[in-house]
Amino acid sequence: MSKLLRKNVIILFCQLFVFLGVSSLNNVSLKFVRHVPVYSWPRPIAQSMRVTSRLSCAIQCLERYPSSCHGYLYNGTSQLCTPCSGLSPHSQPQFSLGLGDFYFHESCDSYPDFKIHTLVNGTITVSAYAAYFKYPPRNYTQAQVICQSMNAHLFVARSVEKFYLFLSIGDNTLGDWIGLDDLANEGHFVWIDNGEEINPLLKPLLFDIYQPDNANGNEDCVYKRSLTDPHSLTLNDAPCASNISYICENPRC
Ligand SMILES: [Ca+2]
Ligand SMILES: [Ca+2]
Repeated sequence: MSKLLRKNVIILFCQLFVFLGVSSLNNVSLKFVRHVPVYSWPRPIAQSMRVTSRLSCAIQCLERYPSSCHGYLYNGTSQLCTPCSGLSPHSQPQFSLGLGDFYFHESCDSYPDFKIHTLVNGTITVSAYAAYFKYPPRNYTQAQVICQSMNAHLFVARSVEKFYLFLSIGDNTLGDWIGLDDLANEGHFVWIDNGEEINPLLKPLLFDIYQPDNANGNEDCVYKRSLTDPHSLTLNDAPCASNISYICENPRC
């Protein structure tokens, strides 16, 4: 092979190598683009409607569009509710903040649950989370043991908003244990996940007006009353040995 021919062959190989290299880079780039979800942004799936509350917005969204409701926008001032679809867990809404706060609905380990994402200065933050499971009635201790077996704990509600979210996802036909008790120190109710005493400002907002009363000196565990109770949907302390249904919360979903 002549010198000139050998040189041309080397140049040809170099060009082929560069070509293949660029091609594979393009492929990587294309693959990356393909992995971006097609619908990464919330899309309104219906006209905004006027509702009475944020919770009714959630219910309307889920009941009217059970397969496509992935979240909703709710404006507390105008009470306008906008059902949305096409979300991913990393979605950032592109539309105006004027439409309201954005709430994202998702499932976790096949159990119904909610995350609340609130828009603050254009950023979605998670302000509350609740997964729930209902089982045949159990006493307070048994209920907590079953929750722990699912890497969960009895439901805790450190805010009024989370408590009402809890009411909105349960059927409320039964009383349900939540993770709050004064077993260790009479009169001092602590949350079951971290032993922190309930905020004294929150306590009267969640408990019924005459509760907790430690009736007969034997009420150390707290449950949410059922809809049929005259003082429904408020908290009450009761004997821990009572067998009632209960709510578990998985904070890691
Ligand atoms: Ca007590
Ligand atoms: Ca009581």
